[in-house]
Amino acid sequence: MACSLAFPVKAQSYQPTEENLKSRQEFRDAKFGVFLHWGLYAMLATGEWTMNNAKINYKEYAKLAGGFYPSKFNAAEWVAAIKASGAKYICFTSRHHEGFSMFDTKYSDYNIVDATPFKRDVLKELADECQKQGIRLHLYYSHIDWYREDAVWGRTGRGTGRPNPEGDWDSYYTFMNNQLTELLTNYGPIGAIWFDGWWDQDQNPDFDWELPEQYALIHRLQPACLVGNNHHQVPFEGEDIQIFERDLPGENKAGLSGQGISALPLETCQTMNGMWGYKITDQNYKSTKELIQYLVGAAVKDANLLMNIGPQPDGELPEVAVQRLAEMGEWMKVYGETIYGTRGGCVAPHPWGGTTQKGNKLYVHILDLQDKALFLPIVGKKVKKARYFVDGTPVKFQKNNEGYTLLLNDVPTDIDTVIELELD
Ligand code: H79
Repeated sequence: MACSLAFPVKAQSYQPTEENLKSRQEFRDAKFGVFLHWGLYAMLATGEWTMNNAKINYKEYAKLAGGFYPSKFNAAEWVAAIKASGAKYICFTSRHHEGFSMFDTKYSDYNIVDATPFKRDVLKELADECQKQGIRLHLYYSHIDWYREDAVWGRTGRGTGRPNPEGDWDSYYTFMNNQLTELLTNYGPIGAIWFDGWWDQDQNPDFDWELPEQYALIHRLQPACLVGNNHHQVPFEGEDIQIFERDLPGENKAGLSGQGISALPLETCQTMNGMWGYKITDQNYKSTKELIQYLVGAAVKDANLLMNIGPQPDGELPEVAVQRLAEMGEWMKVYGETIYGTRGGCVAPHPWGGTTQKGNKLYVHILDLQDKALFLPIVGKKVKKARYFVDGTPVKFQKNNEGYTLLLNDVPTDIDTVIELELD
């Protein structure tokens, strides 16, 4: 009998519900979301990492709250500007590493309602407006907290003057789960919880974030809510989507990726300028062309793009960002059919671009080609018709043993020249 104790009880493996599986497909269909990084750091205007980077004392930092009055905040305008881009969801930072809650929470006074003269639950206003305008809401939630004394120190936030590196894990874990319960109870349907900060304990391999129980709580409260974690690893048990940061799946230019690609729905997040939180000196916005090509680049890799904007301390979105959103929207109005609801196509991504697919339609997205001929290794399927998606002009093509060659009228110069193929 005694030896049976030597066998650990196997944790029950995660079985996503029907609602969850449906939600995953809707997520994949959506293809494009907008990330919003907004917190007290907006006032410092040097990005969301300033508290850590400048080693600001946590009690001094907290005084920012007393001056936070984003007088121009208007959830209806935000949602309208974001919807105009063609984005299908918004991911909002409910609480970033700085530890300030951008929603009304009973579990800490350090929140936008109780600690600021603004006193408005911006998350509630945003959630209501998302409902009204028909766009999904996802919530970013940091596992790191540079403000709370019970948060166990990791490799960041060590210079903020908190007294106890050990923290009090039980207290902090309960706090997080209480907040997650509020977020999933008080704000209507939440499309996803987007965790970040797991990597803060990467030098402490024995650290246990107790994720399975936290994930189960989320799924219990809202079965359709997707769980994602920006841990830069292949997904853990209980997660519903795989997240990439600043790189498309399979690429690692920024140094945060390199993990394998799972069969879960994929999402990659990227900044519109160079920083997540508002940075006043960063006007280095990606061009509309770059943004669209990044979105297409994600779609042909079967991934969503979550494009970030850092709202200003006055509550407005930066004007350039709004302009970019509008221009992306113009493009999506024409080409959305070749993006939404598609999956990565049967011709893998190439340096010239790639393909998306929906039913018997294969959309060839040509982003960079200095040629009028384009070879596509399509075998086992017959191409019946080829035409320019934008105006239906037929495209000539030739077949050989290895596939098909498209014979374009001109060397492509559009942001994305889309050729629609009808497959048998
Ligand atoms: O929420 C956003 C970032 O704050 C967070 N994840 C995204 C979605 C993130 N945490 N860590 N990292 C990203 C990578 C680390 C970047 C850093 Fe830095 C380099 C931290 C300090 C130096 C970037 C540049 C942030 C501040 C300066």
